[in-house]
Amino acid sequence: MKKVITFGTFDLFHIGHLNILRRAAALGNELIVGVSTDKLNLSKKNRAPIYCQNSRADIIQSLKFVDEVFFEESLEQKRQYILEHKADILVMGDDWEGRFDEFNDICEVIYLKRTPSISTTEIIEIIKE
Ligand code: C2G
Repeated sequence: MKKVITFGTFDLFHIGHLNILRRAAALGNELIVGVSTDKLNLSKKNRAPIYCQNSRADIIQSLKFVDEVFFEESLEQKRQYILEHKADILVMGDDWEGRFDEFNDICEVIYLKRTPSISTTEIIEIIKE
């Protein structure tokens, strides 16, 4: 029984988000997703997400390969989240390559290739133009 955990904002949910969650789920038996809160997002990216945290969490929870969703309130609590959820594998996109290697002592850390040519930021830019 392998538990996989991943984190993200998942704002303006798109195919890149779907791909990484599906691939993360395929690495284990259970997928747990930490959705960053609006407050964390504001501090991390200097802008509020387009979709509020409840909507973002709702969308993620409704995916058939997602077993559990919780709110990620702080980047500093990642170790605690991994331990609390007894995760065996931490999955992140390769834009985070190397950034979570410190958790190798409590779980396996896997970075998956990002889906090319799509991002929330780009979608916002295209809509703005
Ligand atoms: N992603 C991807 N391909 C894309 C876009 C995103 O594989 N084209 C992945 C990212 O690498 C990340 C996940 O989708 O693993 C969520 O992306 P974001 O919503 O941008 O998440 P982020 O703001 O990076 O939050 O604690 C870490 C943060 O909460 C991660």
